[in-house]
Amino acid sequence: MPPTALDPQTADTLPGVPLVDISATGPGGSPVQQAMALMREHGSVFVRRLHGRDALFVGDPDLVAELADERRFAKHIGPGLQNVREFAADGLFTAYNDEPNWAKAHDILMPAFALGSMRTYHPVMLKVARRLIDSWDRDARAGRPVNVPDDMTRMTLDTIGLAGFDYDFGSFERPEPHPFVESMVRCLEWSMKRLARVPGQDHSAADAAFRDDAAHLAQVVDDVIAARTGTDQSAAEDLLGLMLTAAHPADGTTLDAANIRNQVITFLIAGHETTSGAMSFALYYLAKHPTALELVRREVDALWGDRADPEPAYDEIGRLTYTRQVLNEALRLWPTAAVFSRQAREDTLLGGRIPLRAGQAALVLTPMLHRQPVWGDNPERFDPARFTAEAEAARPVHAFKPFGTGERACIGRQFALHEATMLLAMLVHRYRLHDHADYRLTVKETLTLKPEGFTLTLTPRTSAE
Ligand code: MNH
Repeated sequence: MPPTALDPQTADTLPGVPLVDISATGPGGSPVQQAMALMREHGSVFVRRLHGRDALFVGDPDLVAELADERRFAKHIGPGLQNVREFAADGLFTAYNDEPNWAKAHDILMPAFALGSMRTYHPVMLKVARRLIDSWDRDARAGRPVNVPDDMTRMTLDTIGLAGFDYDFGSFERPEPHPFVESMVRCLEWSMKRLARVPGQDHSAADAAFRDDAAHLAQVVDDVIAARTGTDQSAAEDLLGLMLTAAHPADGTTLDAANIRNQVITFLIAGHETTSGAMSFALYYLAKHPTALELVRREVDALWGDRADPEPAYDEIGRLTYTRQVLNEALRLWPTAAVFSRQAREDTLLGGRIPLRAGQAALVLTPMLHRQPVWGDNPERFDPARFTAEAEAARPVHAFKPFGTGERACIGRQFALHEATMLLAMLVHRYRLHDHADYRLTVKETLTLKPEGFTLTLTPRTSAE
């Protein structure tokens, strides 16, 4: 679907929907949190107008259930993802629905993300978890605070690098984040800030800096690919092996070189940035909620007792049900990819009252969907009991959407959940977490969400406690 299908929505095409013009202030550095505030003020569906460009935001669970109906709506590549396309092009995340490379790459890569494949990633995830633990042990001995989001990012980048591409970013050997991460964050920031531009201003310096960063990403990715091609490992069954060698059943061809580069960039970014934020928020909530922390402890102690260095087995991770609930509850309050966009396939009436033309879009504001009355009368409260099997069965299926929806939903969901559940369990098993700075949550937005400046100090747990 070409961008020109995006007719500007105007208030008179959306009768009864509040229109909020933010052109005077712009979205600032926190567009998601601004939209959340607007939704609290104006209700769970509103139009945000910025310099004549309108966006329909939806948090209402009944409307989201309609937007999740694949017969009526499909993924929309809105202005935000169009900016990401400047460096990820037709990679899976940013491909148009009808771009042939989407279905092709989806079919080729799907097997690598089936639940059973997680068994093959488990040893690599464990190896990188141990890198994090070695680093945290050193910090604990030195009495040094750990920067949680920075270290979670080291861990998830090394994990996707090794598990997907057999490429070692060695992030724990570096005092600063890997340059790939710094370039990536600036590219994401550029994508976000470009949405807020005032027409007519000069942005050539920011655009030139962006092109340098995008070129750096491409350079790293070319190194990752070059390290593999021509070796006897090129047919390995990880992501890169599939990209390089797997033929599409429909026509027998493999992915082309340009598309492989776009997929590697896509997976290196999508495969670590959001998981890192999710684990950071989970640790934040555990540090602030002793009762939940104690329940995680009981669960991990029941598995691993007071063994100093347990060897978590693949099958054990699926049994960490309470730890998984903690992660889900963190993803409820702060879904780290906070907005996804849907477009009408045909002219339609959303909720029987909001007329949308074919191609018109609605943005699902997930953090507000996750705070609707279906979540009870105190949706701001962190409470992992919301994710017991019984509680989940009692809720509408579309009330929880941290991984998006439909055929374009997150392909890496099981990967992220396995990695994050195992790491959280290992950290809680090993350390006492001290909220030494009495941290007050500030959420930093770079298209994804992270708790900014969140640090902890650690002491090892002993069996004598
Ligand atoms: Mn992920 C799509 C959230 C982890 C790779 N991901 C999506 C979407 C959301 C999302 C939301 C849908 C976006 C849209 O509709 O426009 N992803 C997450 C979250 C986590 C996450 C909250 C961690 C927590 N994602 C991962 C991991 C990987 C990954 C890990 C890879 C290893 N995600 C993807 C890819 C897509 C995607 C690739 C695009 C899939 C497609 O459109 O075919």
